[in-house]
Amino acid sequence: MLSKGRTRIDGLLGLVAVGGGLALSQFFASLKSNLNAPVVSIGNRVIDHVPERVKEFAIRSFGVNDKQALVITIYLVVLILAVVIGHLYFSGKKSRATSTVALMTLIGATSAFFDASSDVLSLLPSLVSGGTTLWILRLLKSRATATDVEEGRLNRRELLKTVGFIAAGSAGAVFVGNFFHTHASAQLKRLNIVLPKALKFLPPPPKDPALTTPGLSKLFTPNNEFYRIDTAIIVPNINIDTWRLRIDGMVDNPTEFTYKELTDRPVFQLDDTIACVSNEVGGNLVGNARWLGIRLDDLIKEASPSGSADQVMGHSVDGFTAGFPLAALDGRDAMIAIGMNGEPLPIDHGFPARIIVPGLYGYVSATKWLTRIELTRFDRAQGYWIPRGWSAQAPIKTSSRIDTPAIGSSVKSGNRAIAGVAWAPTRGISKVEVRVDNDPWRTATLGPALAKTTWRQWWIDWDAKPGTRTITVRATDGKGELQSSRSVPVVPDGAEGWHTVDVTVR
Ligand SMILES: Nc1nc2c(c(=O)[nH]1)N[C@H]1C(S)=C(S)[C@@H](COP(=O)(O)O)O[C@H]1N2
Ligand SMILES: [Mo]
Repeated sequence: MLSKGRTRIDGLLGLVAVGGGLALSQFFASLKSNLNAPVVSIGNRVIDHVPERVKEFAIRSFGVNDKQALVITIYLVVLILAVVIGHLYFSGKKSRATSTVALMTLIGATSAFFDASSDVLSLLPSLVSGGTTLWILRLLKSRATATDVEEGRLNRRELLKTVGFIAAGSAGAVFVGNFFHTHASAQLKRLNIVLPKALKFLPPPPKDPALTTPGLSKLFTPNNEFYRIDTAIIVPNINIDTWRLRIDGMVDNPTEFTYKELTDRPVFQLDDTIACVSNEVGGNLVGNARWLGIRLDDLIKEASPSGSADQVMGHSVDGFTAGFPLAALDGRDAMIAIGMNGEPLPIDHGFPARIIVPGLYGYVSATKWLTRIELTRFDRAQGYWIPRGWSAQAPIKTSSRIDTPAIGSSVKSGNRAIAGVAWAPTRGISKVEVRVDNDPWRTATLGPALAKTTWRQWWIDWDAKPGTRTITVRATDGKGELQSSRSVPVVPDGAEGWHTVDVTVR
C-alpha cells in the first residue's frame, strides 16, 4: 500500500523537477531572439534530419499541424522520461537519475548548438534546464525526508508546499518570459506599420464568383486561411528596428537596407498564386494573394552581380535558404513582399519581408523572414531542400482542382455546380475541362483573369444522376499545353496528374 502511494508520488516529483527545469529554460530562451527552449531545438534537429518519407507522412496526416504534432511527441517522451527520473531518484538510484538528466541536457545543448544564428548563449537554456531539474530533485528529497526517514514516509505537508512553490515559480517564469517575448515583439510593431502606397494600384478585384458558388475557393485566399509551410517550430519574431536586408555574395556592390529604406522605395502590387511542391494532386497547399512589394530585379541590378553568378539565394533569419536562377528575373514581377492582401506581411508568412517569384514553387523561391539575398552559383550552393532530394529547378506545374463536390461526399441528384480552381503561373490558364464518368469532356466557365500569375476559378453546371460518379478535371495553360495526365508523386519537383473525385449522388 505504502509503496504504491510512494511510487505514484515519485513519478509526480520527477515531473515537477523536469517541468520546473523546462519552465526556467523557456524563460531564458525568451530573453534573446536567437535562443530556443530545448524542446524547440530538438524539434528543429528532427525536422532537419527526418527522412523525406516521414516528413511527407507527417504533412499528409497532420497537414499544417505537423510541427505541433512533433512538439507534442517530444513533450510526451520528456514526460515519460521525467516519470522514470522521479522513480530512479527517489528509489535510491540517484546516479542513474542524474545520468538521465545529464543525457537529456546534452541532447538539448547539442541540438541548440546547431540552431540558426546560435552562439555560446544558445547552450544556456538546456544547461539551465538540466541544472534546475537536479536542484529541484535534491530539494524535494530533502523535504521528503525531513522527518520520518526511518519509515521512509513522506513528510507530505512540507513536500506539497515545496511542490506548490515550484509549480507557481514555473508558471511565473513562463508567464514573465512570454511577456518579454511579446513586448519586444514583432506582432506589436507590425500592427503599427502603415504600408506605403503603391505607385500604380491594381484595379479593385471583381466580384468573387465564390460568393455565389458554395464550396468554391475564394478568388483571394484570406491571410488567416492561407496555407503555411515552413521548417519553423517557433515563427521568427523579428524586430524591424534592428532587422536588415543584405544583398551580397558575387556582386560588385553589396547593399544593405533597413526596413524603412526598403519600404521607402517604389512599391507595386502583384496578384500571384503561390504553391508548395509538396501539394498532392487536389491538395490545398496553394493560395492566391495580392502582394505588395519592391521589385527584386532592380535591387539585384543595383548590387551589380558578377557575370558568373547564376543563382539568387534567399536566406531566412532561421537558417532556411531557397535558391532560383538569376535568369528567372526575366522581367516577371518578382518582388520582396512586405504586404499581403492589404496587410503588413503576417508573421506566419514571413514578416517583415519575403521573396515572391511568380511561377516558382515556394521551396526554391519564397524565402520568408528574409534577411539576406546572396548571389551565387548552382555549382557552389544549394538551398535547404535540395540536398534532401528535391530538384534544384522547380517551376510550378499546370494544375487544377475540384473544390466542389468534395471528394467522397454524398450529394442530392439534380442540378448543381462542379467548381474549382486551376493555376499555371506565369503562363495563365486558357481552358478547363470536366468529365463525369466516361461522358465527353465539357469546357468549364472560367472566372476572372486577374493575371497570368494567378489561379482561375472555374465552374460548370451538372445534372447529377443517382449513383456513384467519378468527376475528373484537367486544365490547359496559356500556351495551349494540356496538363499532364501521368500520375507523378510530389518528389522531386511537384505532383502531376488529373484530379479525380468520387461522389455519391442520392
Ligand atoms: N524561412 C522559410 N521560408 C520558407 C520556407 C521555410 O521553411 N522557411 N518554406 C518555403 C516553402 S516550402 C513554401 S511552399 C512557402 C510557403 O509560404 P507560406 O507559408 O506563406 O504559404 O514558403 C517558403 N519559404
Ligand atoms: Mo513548399
